[in-house]
Amino acid sequence: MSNLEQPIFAKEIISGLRARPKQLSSKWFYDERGDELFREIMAMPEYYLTDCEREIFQKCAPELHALLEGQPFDLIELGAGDGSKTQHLIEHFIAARAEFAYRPIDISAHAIDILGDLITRRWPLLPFLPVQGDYFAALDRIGSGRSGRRRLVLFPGANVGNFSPEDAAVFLQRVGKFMRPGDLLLTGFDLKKSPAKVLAAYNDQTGHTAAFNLNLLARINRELGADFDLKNWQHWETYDPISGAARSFIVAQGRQTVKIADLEETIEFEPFEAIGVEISQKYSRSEIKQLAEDSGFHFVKNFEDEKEWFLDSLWR
Ligand code: AVJ
Repeated sequence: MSNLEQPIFAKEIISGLRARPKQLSSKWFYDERGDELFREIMAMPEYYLTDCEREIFQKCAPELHALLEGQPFDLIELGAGDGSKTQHLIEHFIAARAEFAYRPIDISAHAIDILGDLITRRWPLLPFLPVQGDYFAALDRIGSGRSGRRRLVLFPGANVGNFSPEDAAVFLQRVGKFMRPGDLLLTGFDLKKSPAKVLAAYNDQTGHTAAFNLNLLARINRELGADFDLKNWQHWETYDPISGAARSFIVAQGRQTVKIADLEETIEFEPFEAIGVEISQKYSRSEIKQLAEDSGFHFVKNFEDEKEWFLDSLWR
């Protein structure tokens, strides 16, 4: 985390723990340890999303490239993470001799460092221009430099699912303001499917997701000097097949008093009080088209995996 971000982290954690119900943003999962735990999640058989999107990226690369009509472009990626899927697109664009720069955006400075090593080692000549920070701040920074080049904006991995549908529309509208005619937006959506499949992906028996979520409390201990006792907290997951919201909670096992030394704060938790820590929204195809319209885009087409569990939706 950059020094600039530390006060934002502290402020958001405190206001989230004071709120009723208590709520923390899942964007804070991704410190160094969180990145590592998320890579373990992506490697689990239950977490189908990564393989689905990898298959889609391999399939849709030529078509995306054709839609850019041979013009130089910036490949901007919101929430790039380890970029393991995007490499399939980059590989294709390079083989097709496209003229482009890769501009990944990520909240995790650590993830960007790793990605930078990987990309510059594999493609030393590809301009690699990362921006560390949260999406809004990073987009503002990129948006102010008017390069005039076309943009292919990727919002992969069901990251959009971490917004409620209402917030997703507001966010995508903002992304739209920063795009120009000829630019493209490709967003990954996890589809509504068998509730058992969804639940298994976010509530694995091996405990990877629980460890990933509880790391948020460990991070607050590490970075803000808090004393959450992790054995008194439990991961809980729900999936509502009507709304399509998978939700993660961290639940207090009995009354808890937590001191946050660096902020001189004490937070009380009643027995079994829960902290909401993540929404992973699932969509139907019609909801995706509606979202495109509500956020001011023109729907172009969907690219789906063979199992039809996930899709990347292309808008302009
Ligand atoms: C990185 C937001 C796509 O919601 O599926 C995985 C994060 N959380 N398991 C998701 C996550 C628990 C993931 N995204």
